[in-house]
Amino acid sequence: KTLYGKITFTMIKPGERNQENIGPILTKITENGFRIEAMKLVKLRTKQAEVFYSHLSDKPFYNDLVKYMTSGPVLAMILEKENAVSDFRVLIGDTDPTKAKEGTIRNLYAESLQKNAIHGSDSDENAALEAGFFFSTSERYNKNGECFLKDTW
Ligand code: DGI
Repeated sequence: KTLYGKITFTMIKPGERNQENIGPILTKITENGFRIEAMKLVKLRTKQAEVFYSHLSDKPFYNDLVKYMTSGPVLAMILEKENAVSDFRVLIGDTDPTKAKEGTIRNLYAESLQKNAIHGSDSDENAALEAGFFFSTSERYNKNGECFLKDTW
């Protein structure tokens, strides 16, 4: 059994504005057919944020991005749905909120390009990596409320 292709990883990014919008953002996510398989509020250490965004380490905004992502807790989640990765990228909208389509999460809740409210994995491979970076199998639950023990993968 594999969940490859059926899960994505997301986090609601730090900041009081995002805290205030956690309810509406979660409503959008569940109304659009995503099932929450794992969830926790966690403050990243600098090293963790650096590793999470290591593919962007040559970008001019990398240091600011790491600082922002460690400035407060993120609400990390694994979401389950058919075509989870691509459907979730549609739901959150463009990285740049000024380009994000009306009604998308970034269009509604982002403060700026950097503080763009929410993360969504960009491939099935990254979804699996990012899910594993934040959660152990014993923190993940299927539809029957059972843990995803290693031998069920
Ligand atoms: O997959 P995305 O989050 O949509 O985009 P990404 O992986 O290319 O970039 C990761 C985050 O870095 C993004 O959500 C916001 C920030 N970022 C991306 N491009 C820029 C940026 N921040 C600044 N300040 N300037 C940028 O050009």
